[in-house]
Amino acid sequence: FRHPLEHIWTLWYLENDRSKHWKDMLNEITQIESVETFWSMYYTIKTPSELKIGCDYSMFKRNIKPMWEDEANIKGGRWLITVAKNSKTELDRIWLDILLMMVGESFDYSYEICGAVINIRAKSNKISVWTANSSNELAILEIGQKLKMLLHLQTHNLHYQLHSDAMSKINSGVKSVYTL
Ligand code: M7G
Repeated sequence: FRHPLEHIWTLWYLENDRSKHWKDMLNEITQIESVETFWSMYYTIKTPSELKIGCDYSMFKRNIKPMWEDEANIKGGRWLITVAKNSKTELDRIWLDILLMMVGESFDYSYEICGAVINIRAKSNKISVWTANSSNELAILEIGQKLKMLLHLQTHNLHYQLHSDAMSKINSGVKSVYTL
């Protein structure tokens, strides 16, 4: 007995390997098309806080690759949430809540959502929600405000960054187009 989701999603896993190009470190893990496959995926894999430094998970709508160059992402950007290293339960909670908000189509502008990424890094962990069109200000702000409110992120700053800026960054940081 299956409860289908509005969209089919793909889970991706990236494991850092210095001998490989970035794109070759990305692995497609599974397709998620129902509530049941979502939870069986969730309880099968490690939680983000159990992953090694340098790893990522991504969950994107089917047919969108978790990379700037995909035609669905190329004109878009991301809401970036930085999560301190000392809060493993908060990291896992925010990630799960974002996945549930995506599969549950919780945004007014759900069609702008491409997917979400979590980066486990030495300095601080990062969770981001990728949207399709960086000129759709209404959608970006609605999505950002909903993330901030529903995820209880009052003490975090959310920054919206363009993928085009991330692609062309030299060494300096990527600027924020919006901050909430
Ligand atoms: P990151 O893993 O997003 O963040 O990017 P980090 O700096 O905290 O580790 C690390 C590097 O991975 C980038 O500088 C790029 O070389 C590569 N990379 C990351 N992403 C998301 C992409 C992408 O979408 N396309 C390409 N070509 N490279 C990427």
